[in-house]
Amino acid sequence: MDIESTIAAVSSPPGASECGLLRFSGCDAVSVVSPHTACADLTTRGVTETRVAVGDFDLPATVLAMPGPHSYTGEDVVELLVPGNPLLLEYLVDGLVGSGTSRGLPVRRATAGEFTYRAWYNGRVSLDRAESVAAIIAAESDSELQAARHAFAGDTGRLLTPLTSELTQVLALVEAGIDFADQEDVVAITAGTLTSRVRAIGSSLRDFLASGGGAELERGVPRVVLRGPANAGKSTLFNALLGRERVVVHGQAGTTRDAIEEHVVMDGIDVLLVDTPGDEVQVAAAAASAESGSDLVLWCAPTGDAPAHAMPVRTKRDLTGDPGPESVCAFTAEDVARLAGRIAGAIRTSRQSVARSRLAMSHRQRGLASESRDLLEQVVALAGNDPSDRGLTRPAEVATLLRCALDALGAITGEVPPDDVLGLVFAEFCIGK
Ligand SMILES: Nc1nc2c(ncn2[C@@H]2O[C@H](COP(=O)(O)OP(=O)(O)OP(=O)(O)O)[C@@H](O)[C@H]2O)c(=O)[nH]1
Ligand SMILES: [Mg+2]
Repeated sequence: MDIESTIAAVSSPPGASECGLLRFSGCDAVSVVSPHTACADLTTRGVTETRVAVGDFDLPATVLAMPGPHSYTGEDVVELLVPGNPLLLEYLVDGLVGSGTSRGLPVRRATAGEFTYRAWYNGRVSLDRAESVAAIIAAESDSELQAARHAFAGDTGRLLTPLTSELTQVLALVEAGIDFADQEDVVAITAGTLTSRVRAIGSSLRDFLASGGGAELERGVPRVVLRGPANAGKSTLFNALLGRERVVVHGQAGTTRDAIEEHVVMDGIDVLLVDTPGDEVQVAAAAASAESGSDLVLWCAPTGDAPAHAMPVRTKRDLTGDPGPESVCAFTAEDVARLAGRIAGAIRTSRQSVARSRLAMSHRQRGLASESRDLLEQVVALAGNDPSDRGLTRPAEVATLLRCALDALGAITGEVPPDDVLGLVFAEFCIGK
């Protein structure tokens, strides 16, 4: 990829908006822009309210000068904030590129992802962080955005670095074994040690793959289960939250005999609400099995403590007179609405914490991590037949597999990326990023 030319692009999202952003990066960025602005000095970092004149247009503009290496790309960067008409923005880029070219400056329009490519090329971001920029741009939900931010914060590299260094050490020992093969009393690494260390790396890689999400992270519809003693008022609350008489309610304990599920929207969240039999010995198994796999358990009882894992709901407030915020009268609309709000809030919080622990992972990264894991499994299969307290019988093959596994991991963060990997990564971007 040509990294000598200065590159230019509209960097704001497509469509009309109040302001649009033009970005120029490269050693001639200042020379390209400065004849068109009344801004005195673009070589020192700063923001200037000025005007930009291109062709027939003379427009108000905010000019941001960010000399390299302390800029996003690591090069001289000049950005122009101008009125956001999409046609005007394209006209200005063409005009400024044309003006630069006519003065003999090597300036051209940027290709997709080229600004971030330069940031990577100049050591400003690692390859995994560069990819997370694309994930941030493409995020369509809060959870995707969170996962992408984790990746941008460098979590991918932080998770992989210990695995890469452990793998490097194991490889070094295997290669040492090959070098000292003629000295029979020297065993650099035994087959047993090798397989257990490689198994541990493989298991960490499986965890890494499991933490990946970048596509939609939401799980299915959350299951909310009403549990509690018989006659506590679970079915009455179930009907009240549903807004209709779906299940039988009776003054006699033990009325509900099976778990019953219904969809209901609470505070904008679609929920699968489950009514269960009372927490009595003879039907406890049915209630407990309804609880398994649930996202939220509501412990419904007029008095007494709720189990630690459940959200307490104090039923029959009109009878008990309990003034606490957890207290609900199933016949009072405000109480039922407040309970629905508590349920939705708890689900939102738990989803956010799931998203917080997730990491945006591109198909490329996932593929490389899986490839590395498969290669490590081949190592275990190969060395697993050797006596565990002896050296390896096929060390050269083991070393080759380990090196390929290491290369695959390295390519995730771009430590030693082959050229074609770069094309794949930056092709995902849009122009201006
Ligand atoms: N006063 C009052 N009575 C309630 C309230 N909620 C439920 N009840 C009554 O309590 C009795 C038991 O209600 P259910 O909803 O059937 O109780 P349950 O927990 O489903 O009972 P099981 O199905 O037997 O486990 C019924 O007579 C309801 O009318 C409430 O908030 N206030
Ligand atoms: Mg019931």
